[in-house]
Formats: sequence, structure tokens, C-alpha cells
Amino acid sequence: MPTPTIASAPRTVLTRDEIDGFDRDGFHIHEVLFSPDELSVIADACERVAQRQYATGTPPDARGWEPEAPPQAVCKIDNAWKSDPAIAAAVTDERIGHIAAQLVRANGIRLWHDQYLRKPAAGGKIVTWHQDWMFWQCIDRCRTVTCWIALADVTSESGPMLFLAGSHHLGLQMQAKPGDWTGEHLSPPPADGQRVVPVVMRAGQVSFHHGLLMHGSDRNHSDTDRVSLVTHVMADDCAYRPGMPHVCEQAMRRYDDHPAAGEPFRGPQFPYAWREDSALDHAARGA
Ligand SMILES: O=C(O)CCC(=O)C(=O)O
Repeated sequence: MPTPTIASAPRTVLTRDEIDGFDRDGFHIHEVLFSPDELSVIADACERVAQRQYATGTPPDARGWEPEAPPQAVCKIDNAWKSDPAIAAAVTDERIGHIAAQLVRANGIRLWHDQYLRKPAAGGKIVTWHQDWMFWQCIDRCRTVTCWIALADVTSESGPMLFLAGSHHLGLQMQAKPGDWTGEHLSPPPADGQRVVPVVMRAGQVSFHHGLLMHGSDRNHSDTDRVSLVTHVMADDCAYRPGMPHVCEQAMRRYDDHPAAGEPFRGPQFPYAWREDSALDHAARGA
């Protein structure tokens, strides 16, 4: 794989081939978007939240790990952006929003939720094959993209995500049971003849995958932690469809401004990561 360079102004305009590749395969792996300095600020903020230090005074929406957990446990924290401005800036970063908007052809991209994931060296769990949107049936259409920011290098030994290329074309294949995202076995992919692609990345690269793409990951067999901040985003015409409970659904009700059934997601729970109209405003002002 070619060594990615850290551009001073990273490229966010995708080529026709990259967009076609996403349509065909269900994922796009971008070159480095975040500099080492940015990564270090983000990683420090994520670890502070993991250690229950909340710069804003607000806890994350869900904690799947506590500092008392065994050293081999996966750290998983949802909506840490509420607890630290550095994380909020990263998960609503315009670079990510702009790329996601091109992939799903949206005029605006909102955050659905974030996840801080640390899969410890020589540890962690298997993440079984799944499609993200199966957990998100309260989003009425699958115009979602998962944007996985590598906060450290990801190697073939450290339990990279595995993508089943093209599997998003199969539609929704699986049903979610609450909490079922880890298991003891990484069972064979549910469709034969499709390519399994390990998402090996340098720190600062970001992978983008479609909400219907089947993916999973193995344990971390390396001697370094696999660390990422994941921002799950959606096109801003996605609407709220009650039925399957989700942590974001409960959380949005803490704010006066939230969607009713059938209305597009809005309000402080779902901040914008990119909007075509504000990008145009910037351009008009020469910013
Ligand atoms: O990081 C992993 O191993 C799995 C993450 C995942 O399933 C996702 O971000 O959609």
C-alpha cells in the first residue's frame, strides 16, 4: 500500500472512480485526513472521557467500558462528543462530512452517533458480521455512512475491520438482537464469492462504509492497541421512524428540539457535519 502523505489541506473532493468504487464495493478508504497533532488531541480527549473526566460536565450517552474493566476488555463509549469539545469537533469535522455527502449524494450530513473504540493489545473481542443499519431501524432509510478514524496505525494483526465487498447490494440481511455485536467466533461471511477486505490503515486515515455493508473484526493479536473514533453519519433527509429503540432516540428527548415520527432528524442531538449551503456561504466569503 502506498505511504499516505499528510497534506496541509487534505483533499476532500472525491474522484468519479472513488464514488463509483463506493457504489460498487460499499466502502471507500481515504488518504490521511488528520495530522499527528490533531490525532493526539483527539486521542487524549477520548481517553479522558474513558477515565470519566468530562470537560463539558456532561457524560457520554452510553458507556460500554469502565476503568475497572479487565485489561483485555474492549473500550466502547457512545456519544463521547457531548463530554469533550475536541471530540465534538472531530466527529462533526467538515472534511468527513463533505466526503460522506458525496458518497450518499446528500446536501447535508448530520451526526447520528459516535463511538470511541479501543481494542487492547493481545485482547479484545470478535465483532461478528453485521450491517450497521440493522441496529438503526429508527432511521427510515439507509443513507448512512460509518466514518472510522484510525487514531493509531491499524495492521493486519491488530484486528482490522473486515469488509465483505459489495454486500450492501444484498439489502438488509440480518436482524439485530439488543447488544449482539460481539461473539466467540467470526463466522464465515453470509455470502459466498465476495471479497473480504481487511481495512489496514495508517493513523489519520478514515474509512467510510455504507450502512448495509457486512463487516466484522477479529481480536487484536498485535502488541499495540487498535484505537479509533467512529462517526456514524446520515443524510439530512433521513427521518425518525419509531419502532426499534436506540440510545439516540432516548437521548434526543432530553432536548426540546427533536423530531416527531416521520420528521427528518434535527435538533442538538444530531448536529450537522456538513451542509452544502454553508459550504457555498464560505466560498462566497472567500473563506
Ligand atoms: O471497529 C470494529 O472492529 C467494528 C466497528 C464497526 O462495526 C463499525 O464501526 O461499524
